[in-house]
Amino acid sequence: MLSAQTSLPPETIAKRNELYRRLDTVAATPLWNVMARLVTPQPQPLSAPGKWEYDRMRELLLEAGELITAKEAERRVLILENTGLRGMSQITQSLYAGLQMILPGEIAPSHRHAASALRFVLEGEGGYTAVDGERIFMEVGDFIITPSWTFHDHGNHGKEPVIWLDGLDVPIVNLFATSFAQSYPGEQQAISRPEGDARARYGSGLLPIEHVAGGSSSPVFHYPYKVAKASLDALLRAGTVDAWHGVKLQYVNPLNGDYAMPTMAAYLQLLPRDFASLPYRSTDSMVFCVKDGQGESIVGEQVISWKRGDVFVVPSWSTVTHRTEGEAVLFSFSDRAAQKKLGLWREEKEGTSS
Ligand code: 1HN
Repeated sequence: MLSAQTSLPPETIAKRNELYRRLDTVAATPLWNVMARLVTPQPQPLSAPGKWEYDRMRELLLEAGELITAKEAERRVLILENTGLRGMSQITQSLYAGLQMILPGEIAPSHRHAASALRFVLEGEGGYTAVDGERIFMEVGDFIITPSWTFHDHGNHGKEPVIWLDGLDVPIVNLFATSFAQSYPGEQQAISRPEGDARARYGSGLLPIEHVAGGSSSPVFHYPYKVAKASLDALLRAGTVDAWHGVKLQYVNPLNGDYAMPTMAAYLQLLPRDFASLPYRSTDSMVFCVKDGQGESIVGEQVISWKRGDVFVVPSWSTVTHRTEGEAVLFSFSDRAAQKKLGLWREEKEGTSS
C-alpha cells in the first residue's frame, strides 16, 4: 500500500488523505485499505497452539477452593485463556473452556442461559449434574451436555473434590448478541424425572412410539465413559484404525445422528500404542483433553507433549500429528457443528492411509 502511494503525485496523496479524514467523520472507511486483512486466502486464527498441564491447574483449583465457595462464585472455574486471546475468556475465537471444581457438600446453584455447555469429567466421585428435571451422577470420563436454555445445577455427594472440563459456545452467542440468562428460583431445580429417564426414552436404540424429533439438541444429556470406551476398544480389536485419527467417534443426538448440540461437536478417540498419525488440518480449532495415557502432538511448528488431564489447543487450519508409545485416549471438542451448518467447514488430509 505504501510503496504504491510513494509513486503517486503528492497532490493525489494529499487529496486521498483528505478524503480519508472526511470519511472518518461520517464513520466510514475505504475498503481498499483493509481488504487484504478482511479476506485472507487462508484462515488466520488469533488463537495459538497451547497447553494447560493438569497437575498445575489442579493445584490452583484446590487453592481457589480454599478462598471461595462454589456458592459465592456461582461456578468455581478457572478459565483457560488462549495466549493469543488474553482477556477474552476464550480458548479459541469461537469457544470458551474452563476447569471447574466442586467440593464435597457444595452446590453450584441452578441457572440457565442461551449458551450451550458440555462437560468432560476428569476427577472425583459423587458429583452430580441436574439438567431439565433429571439428576445424573457423573463418573470420570463421562460426557455431559447442558443444552441452551436448560436449567442446570451441580453438587457433590462424595468425599473428594470433583473436577471437570467445561466447554461453552459463549463467544458464538455473544458474536450474535443473543445472550440471555436467568437464575432458578431456589438453589436446586425440582427433580421431576428419575435418574436414567432420558437414556431409557431416547438413548438405548429405542424411542417412545411415534416420537417426533424436535429441538436442536440431544434429549440424552449423559454419555457414560464406559459405554464410549467399550465401543473404542471393540473397534480397535476389529482393526478400524484411521491413519489420521486412530479410532475416533463423535457424540451424537440419537434422534437424528447430528452432533449432540447445534454449535459444538465432541469426540472421543483412542490412539493405539506406537501410533503416529498422518498430518491433518481442519477449519475448526480443536480443544483436546487427555483422558488417559501420554503422547506428543505436533501442532504447526510446536511440539506439545501431554499426559492425563492436560488440555491443549490446535488452532484452525494448523496441521496436527499425534504420536504415542502406549495407548492413549483423547476427548476433544470444537465448533465443527456450527461451521458445517454455515457451509464453512473444510478439512485436509495429507498422505495416504494405505
Ligand atoms: C456455566 O453455567 C457453567 O453451569 C460453567 O457449570 C461455566 C462459563 C460461562 C458461563 C456459564 C456451569 C460457565 C457457565
